[in-house]
Amino acid sequence: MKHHLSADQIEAYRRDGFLVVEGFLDAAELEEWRRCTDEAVAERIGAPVALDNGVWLSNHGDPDSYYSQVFTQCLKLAETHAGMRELMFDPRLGEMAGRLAGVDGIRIWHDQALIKPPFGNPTGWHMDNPFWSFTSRDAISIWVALDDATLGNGCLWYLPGTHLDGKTGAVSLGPNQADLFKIYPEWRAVEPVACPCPAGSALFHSGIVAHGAGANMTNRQRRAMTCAYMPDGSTFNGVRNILPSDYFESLKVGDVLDDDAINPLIWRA
Ligand SMILES: O=C(O)CCC(=O)C(=O)O
Ligand SMILES: [Fe+2]
Repeated sequence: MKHHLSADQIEAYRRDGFLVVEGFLDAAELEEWRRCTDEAVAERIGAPVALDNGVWLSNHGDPDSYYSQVFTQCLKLAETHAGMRELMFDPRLGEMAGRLAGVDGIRIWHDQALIKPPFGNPTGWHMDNPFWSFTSRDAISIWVALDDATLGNGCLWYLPGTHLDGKTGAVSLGPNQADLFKIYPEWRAVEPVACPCPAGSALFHSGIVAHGAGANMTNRQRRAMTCAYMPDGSTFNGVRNILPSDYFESLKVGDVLDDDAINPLIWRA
């Protein structure tokens, strides 16, 4: 795993809100990430898991829905697959996320597999952090390409620098690519940057940078394994997202989210 970060890479991340690390996984590691992801997703789809508020941790209830055809989304696979747990709890991932974000502790918010099916729908422009139960300018995700991500099969695109704008408002990931620009019309002027990358590459992106992905025009899937990270010390903002109900009900806005069973601390400086 190419986990060393140069000062230039950290600077680029902070300027743009995203960073591409090509050759992040070696061939053997890529095989293991693919194996764990394929297994964990197949198990999850075969035996769906719901939170105690009835929210399903996979979106395949109706495979014909628009959103299911954006990607097969399976959350918290580390909780149901031992191999995935080992991959996701790797402190080197937490260290990279922490050094890029400039924080001294990293907790897992949630992992998720995002598999764009053959001929899949585009992923509309959005920001991630507004969906989550904490608000942080330093929220960050890793997105690991398990297949070559190309302009043709739905590689990620970013609006560089939008993470510096201070916007934290929510936006739904609906069918319209352009809905985000109804909320932030000034971002229409930002030149989008495509990030095609070979399998085994990692992208890191800020929880408040605008991003999306194109349609998959090919007859093969575009697999990615991702993990969203919460800076240690982040506090509850009132959003439910994927919190279990007993925990959610015990929280007051402003409480520190430091339950190690729900948000494991994978790295501290
Ligand atoms: O894989 C995709 O199409 C979207 C990924 C994404 O939005 C994310 O990882 O935050
Ligand atoms: Fe996203």
